[in-house]
Amino acid sequence: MAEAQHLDTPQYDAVVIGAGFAGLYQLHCLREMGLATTVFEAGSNVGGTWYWNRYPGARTDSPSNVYQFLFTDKLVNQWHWSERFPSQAETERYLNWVADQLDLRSDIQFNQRVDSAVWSAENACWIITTESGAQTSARFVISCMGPLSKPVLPSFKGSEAFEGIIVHTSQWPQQDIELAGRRVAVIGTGATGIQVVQTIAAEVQQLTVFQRTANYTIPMKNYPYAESEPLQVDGAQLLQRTRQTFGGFDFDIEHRLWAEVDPAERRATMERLWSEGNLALWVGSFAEQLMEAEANEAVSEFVRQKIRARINDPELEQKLVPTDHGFGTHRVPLETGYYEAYARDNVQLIDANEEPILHLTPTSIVTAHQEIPVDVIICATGFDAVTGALTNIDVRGRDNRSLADLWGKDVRTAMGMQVHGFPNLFITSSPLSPAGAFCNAPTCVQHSVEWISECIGYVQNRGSAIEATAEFEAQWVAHHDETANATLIAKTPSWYTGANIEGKSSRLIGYPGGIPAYVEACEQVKQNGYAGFSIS
Ligand code: N01
Repeated sequence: MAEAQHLDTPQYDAVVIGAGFAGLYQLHCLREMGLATTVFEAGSNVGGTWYWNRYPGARTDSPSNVYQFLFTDKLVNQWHWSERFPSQAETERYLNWVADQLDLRSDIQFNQRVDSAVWSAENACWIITTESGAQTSARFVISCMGPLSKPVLPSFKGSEAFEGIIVHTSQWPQQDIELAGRRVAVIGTGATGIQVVQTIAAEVQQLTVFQRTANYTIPMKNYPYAESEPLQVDGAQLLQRTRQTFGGFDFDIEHRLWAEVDPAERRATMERLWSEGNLALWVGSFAEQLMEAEANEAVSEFVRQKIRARINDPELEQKLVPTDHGFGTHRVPLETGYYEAYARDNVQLIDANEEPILHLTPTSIVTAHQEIPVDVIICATGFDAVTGALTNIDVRGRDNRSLADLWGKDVRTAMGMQVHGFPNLFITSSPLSPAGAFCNAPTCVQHSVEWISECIGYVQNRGSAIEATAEFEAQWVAHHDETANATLIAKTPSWYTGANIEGKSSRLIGYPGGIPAYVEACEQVKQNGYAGFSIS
């Protein structure tokens, strides 16, 4: 542990928290700039989301051409993806390969969970303490913990006495859990639960799924890339393209107006997007479907029909076809054989609203109607999204103000990059930026990291600290709210609105104005000498 007096002058130029997509690239950029940088990573290896979420069936819902780093020829087309939508294992291997290619490991401290980060105004640096008690100091701190890294686990009466395994999908053990032939319960049917259910249904002895909310889904069209014909992309061109499209993919939203397209043509457009087998029907379709109730209902009904056609049992249909929210107002999962899983004799679907879990016994789940023997309970119950990772750390800014207290009352940021009152703290995948929820992750990660790095470079020549002004932050929050409130997403409870966490401030967590508008806003600030940020 460092002596306190050594912390007076920053030991590092920068501390990065997290070694997933964002942390790896942030380390690379800062090192290229000649900054002494270290990364604290809670896991024993790199990968972030793809290190932790090793549950059965985990796979990206973004295609591999855009779910990778595109910033350097050193990485583009050097890694040969085996399929269109890569699995967790392949994505994790890729990030390990990236860490080796860029020679990053020597600057990453593994098994180091950050406990607190406290701003010292006197020395213009952050004092960072890890769970082990080790301390260091750095001029800048960059949070790269990803939007979905603080799990939410339900508490069940009797869980202490349960003799089986209870596991959250994002805490799946490295040594895996044997599920073949066992009695398994899955709680939650978001993007994660759906992947788990469709993957394990045929393998387990008995599967019981507790569903609170049925989701709209799109069938994933996955296919292998032949070794003889690997995926080849033009990295620079694709990187630019992803910054010009609404969701950060290589496809953009439909630019025709819903009202000006006749119903037959709308239907043909939906069919075409549906057949892409990706997220195009959600973030590559008519903008009005996420803003106007009538357009949204038409698309919702289109998807309901598709789902109904896959289910032969009226009772199952009633449970599995969503009717309580509109298409796209929750994250739309891609699926493969999900509905067919429920036609199996060993799979039971329980409506968790009508038949909630009352308590656990050492060997079973007890509901109001039945006792279900189980060996493993898989909680696919989601995350304290976007804010949870940082509020889990005791972050103290100027005048000892607590970020957790601030965000507990009101989630605010300046373009997602900084929070007023927290100098030299930058955030990636942050609230009120698209990266928080509405962006193909690597697209926004690469953009944020580059903006942050350039900003740090600018500050280095001009002062020792940079902080978003209260005025600029208020302006951004107002712009965010205006953009968000025009959408149906902001009016529909989900993790996007913080509704899955009791008492969480209810502001749409991600900026829904699209990547081009966001990139342009960031560019303007930069061009104007970081207007809206004060340098001291
Ligand atoms: O979490 P979720 P997730 N009893 O919050 C239910 C990304 N992702 O891990 O909707 C019973 O979406 C809850 O019910 P309800 C993606 O961005 C990406 O699935 O609150 N049920 C819901 O059904 C995604 O959006 C990929 O009524 C309970 C579920 O649990 C994000 O991660 C793959 C409950 C939670 O769904 C989060 O997805 C997977 C309780 N006590 C995920 N508590 C890829 O790209 C919660 N629920 C591959």
